Amino acid sequence: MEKIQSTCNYCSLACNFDFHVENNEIISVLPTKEYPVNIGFGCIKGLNLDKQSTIYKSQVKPSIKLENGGKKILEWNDAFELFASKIKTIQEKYGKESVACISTGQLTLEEMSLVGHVFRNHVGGNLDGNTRLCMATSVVAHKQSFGFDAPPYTLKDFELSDTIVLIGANPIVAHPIIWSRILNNKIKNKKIITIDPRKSETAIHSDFWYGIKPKTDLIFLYTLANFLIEKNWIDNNYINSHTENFEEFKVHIKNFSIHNVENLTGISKEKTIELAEMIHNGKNVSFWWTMGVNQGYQAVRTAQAIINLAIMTGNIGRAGTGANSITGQCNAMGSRLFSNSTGLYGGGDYDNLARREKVAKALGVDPSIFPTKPTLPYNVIIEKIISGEIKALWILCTNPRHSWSNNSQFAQAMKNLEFFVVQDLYEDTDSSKECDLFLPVVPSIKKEGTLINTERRISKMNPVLSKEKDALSDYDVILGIGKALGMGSLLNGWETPRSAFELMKNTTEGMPCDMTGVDYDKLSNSKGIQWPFKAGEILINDERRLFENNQYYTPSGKAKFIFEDIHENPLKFSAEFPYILNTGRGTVGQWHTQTRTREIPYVEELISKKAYIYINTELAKELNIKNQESILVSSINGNKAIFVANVTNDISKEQLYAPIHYIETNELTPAVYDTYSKEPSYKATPINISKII
Ligand SMILES: Nc1nc2c(c(=O)[nH]1)N[C@H]1C(S)=C(S)[C@@H](COP(=O)(O)OP(=O)(O)OC[C@H]3O[C@@H](n4cnc5c(=O)[nH]c(N)nc54)[C@H](O)[C@@H]3O)O[C@H]1N2
Ligand SMILES: Nc1nc2c(c(=O)[nH]1)N[C@H]1C(S)=C(S)[C@@H](COP(=O)(O)OP(=O)(O)OC[C@H]3O[C@@H](n4cnc5c(=O)[nH]c(N)nc54)[C@H](O)[C@@H]3O)O[C@H]1N2
Ligand code: SF4
Ligand SMILES: [Mo]
Repeated sequence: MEKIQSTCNYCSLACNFDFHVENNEIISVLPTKEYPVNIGFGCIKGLNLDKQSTIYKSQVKPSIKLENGGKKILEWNDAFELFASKIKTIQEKYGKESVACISTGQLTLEEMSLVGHVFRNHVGGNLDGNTRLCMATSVVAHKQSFGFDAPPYTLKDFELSDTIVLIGANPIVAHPIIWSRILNNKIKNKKIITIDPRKSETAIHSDFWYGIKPKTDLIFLYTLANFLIEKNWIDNNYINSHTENFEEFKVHIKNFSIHNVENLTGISKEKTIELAEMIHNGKNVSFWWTMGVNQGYQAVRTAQAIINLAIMTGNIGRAGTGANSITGQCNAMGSRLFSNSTGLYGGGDYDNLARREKVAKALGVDPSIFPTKPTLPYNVIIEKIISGEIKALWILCTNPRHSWSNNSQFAQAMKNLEFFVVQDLYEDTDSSKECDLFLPVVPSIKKEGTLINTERRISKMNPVLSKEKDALSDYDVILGIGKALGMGSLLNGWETPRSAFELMKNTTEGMPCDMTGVDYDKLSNSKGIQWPFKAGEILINDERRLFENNQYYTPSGKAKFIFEDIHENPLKFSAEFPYILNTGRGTVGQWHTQTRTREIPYVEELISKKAYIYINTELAKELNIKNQESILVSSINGNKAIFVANVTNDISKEQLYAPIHYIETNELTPAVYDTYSKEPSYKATPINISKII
C-alpha cells in the first residue's frame, strides 16, 4: 500500500491528508500528523475527499449543446478548436473586450496563472475571480494599509494569543481547524471574544459575545479606538516609530463618543468599556476577521479600522497578535498573487514599468503582452453581458448562477451570451447545465499543483489516483485552449504545472511574497512553506509571521492609518422591508453551492434538503409562524423566495439568517458593492416576510 500526502482543496486552511492507496483505489484518508496546520485533525469535508466525482460523475469528454436542446460529445481537440474559433470570431465582430472569464480561488496556483496568461495576456479579455465575492476587501485594505496584500499571521498565533477577537467570523462552522487551534490555546484566563450580529456557533462557545447591529462595526471600532486614545491605552512608541497618519485618525474619530455607542451599534457603553479593558490588559491581542467584515458596502474601511486598532495598540508583528484576515477558499491567497487579473504576477501594478520589465524577464516574454489595466470587476462583467457588450464567457471552478449576489441577474446574463463555456467537475450544476460548451475535469485527487493557504503557506497537491482514459485536469484543458488559440512560443515554460510553478516563483524575486527559495519537489511530504522564503534562506521555524521587524511595504516603511466618514446602507429599511437578511455558512459539512459535498453520505443524511432561514422566536410568534413552516421572503431587490422557518433565540427580532447553500438565498441579495473593492454586500439586505397560507 502506498501513502500519498496531499492537500485538501476546500477551505483556506489547506489541511494535509495521507491517502493510503492500493491498485489505484483509496483505502483510507487520514489527517497528516506532522502537518503544522491541522496537526492530525481534519473536518468532514477533508476526510471525505475520496468521494469526489464518485456518485455524481461527469462524462469524460467535452460536449456542446445542440439547438434542439440535446448535446453532442466532442473530442478534446475539437472542443479546443471550437473554443478558439468562437472567441476569435466574437472578438473580430465585437472587439477585444467582448469576451470575459471568471475564475476562482479553488484552482491551483499553476492553473490560475496559466489561465491568466492565456486569457489576459494573449486573448486580451477581462478575467476576474470569485475571490471578488470573498477576499477583495482584504486585498485593498492590506495594500493601502501595509503596502502589499500581506496577511501577517501564522496559525500558531491562535495558540499564543491571550485575547482573541473574532469579528464577523464563524470558525466553528467555516474553519473548524482554526477552532481546534483555539482550543489548543492553554493560556490561563485567555479570552475568546466574538463580534457578530447573531449568536453564531462560535459566539455561543466564546467567552464574550458582542451582538452588534448589522453593519455598524465601523462605528463601533471607531468608538473603541477613540476610547482607547482618550484613556491613553495605546502604544505611543509603536505609533511614533512605525505608523503614519495617526494624528489625522485621532481627530477624525474624536466625536465617536462612548455615550452614543449603544444607540448606534446596539452594544452598551459598559460592554464597550469592557472590551477596551480586555484589549488594554491583554499582552498579546489578536484581531481576526472574515466575511462579516469583507462583505459590506463600507467593508474596506471596516477592515482598516481593525488594522488601526492593532497598530495603535502595538498588537502586530509579535507572537499571538495581529490584524488578521482569514481567507476562504483553499487557494484564495494564490489567486490574489498569481491570477494576473488585478495586478501583475507576484504583485505590482500594470502601470509600474520597472515591475512589468521584471515580470516579463522572469517569464521570458515581452512586457507589451501584459494588460495595461486591471480587469473589469465581476459586477461590471455581468452588467456588460446584460447590456450586450460582452458576448462570450468562460467560467472555471465557480458556480455563479447560485453564488452571485442577486443571482437571477446571472440567469439573465447567461441568456444574453453567444458563447458560454463552463469548466467544472459536474455537468449538472446550476451554471453548467446552461452552458454551450462543457469542459469536464478531474477532481483534486487526480491532479497536481500548489495552493497557498490563509497563513501564506504553500502546499503541494499530489495526484492520489490516476486519471481515467481521455480525462483531463484543469491544467491540461487550459493548456489545450492556449495551443488552439495559437499561442505557440508564448507557451514555452508552461508545459507542466511544475514548470509553471518555476515561472511564477521567478516573478516573485525581491517582492514581499518572494518564494525563490521554494523547491517544488521538496514540497511533497513536507510541512509546506510560508512566503516569503528567499533563495539561500534557511528555514528555522515552520511558523513565521510578517512585520516582526516592524517594516511595512509602504514607501515610508510604515503602516498607515486609513479612515473615512460613516456611510449609510444604500438600501433603506422601511415599513415595506423592515427586517435585515444576513447570509453565510450553514454547517461544517456543506460547501457553498453544494455540488461537491452532496457526495458525502453523512452530510446528505443530516442536512436540510430545503432552503431554510433562522427567525427570532418572538417575531415568529407575533407573525404566527411556527417552526418548520414555510414562509415567503421578499427582498428590496424585487425578488421573492420560499424558506422553511427555523425558529431560534440566537438571532434578534430585526434580523433573519439564511445559509448560502441553497439557490434561494442569493435570489434575495442585492447588487450593492463596497466602493473600493467591489465586493458584494451579501449580509445586509432589507426584506419582509409573510406566512404562506
Ligand atoms: N463548511 C463550510 N466552510 C467554509 C465555507 C463553506 O461554504 N462551508 N466557505 C469558505 C469560504 S470561501 C469562506 S469566505 C469562509 C467564510 O467564513 P466566515 O466569514 O466565518 O463565514 P460566514 O458565515 O460567511 O460569515 C461569518 C459571520 O459573519 C457574521 N456577520 C454578518 N454580518 C455581520 C456584520 O455586520 N458584522 C459582523 N461583525 N459580523 C457579521 C455572520 O452572522 C456570520 O456568523 O468560509 C470557508 N469555509
Ligand atoms: N449570500 C451570500 N452569497 C455568497 C457568500 C455569502 O457569504 N453570502 N459568500 C461568497 C463567497 S465568500 C464565495 S467564495 C462564493 C463561492 O461561490 P462558488 O465559487 O460559486 O461556489 P462553489 O460551490 O465552491 O463553486 C465551485 C464550482 O467549481 C466546481 N469544482 C470543484 N472542484 C473543481 C475543480 O477542481 N476544477 C473545476 N474546474 N471545477 C471544480 C464545483 O463543482 C462548483 O460547481 O460564494 C459567495 N456567495
Ligand atoms: S478545515 Fe478546511 S482544509 Fe481542513 S479538512 Fe476541513 S475543509 Fe479541508
Ligand atoms: Mo469565500
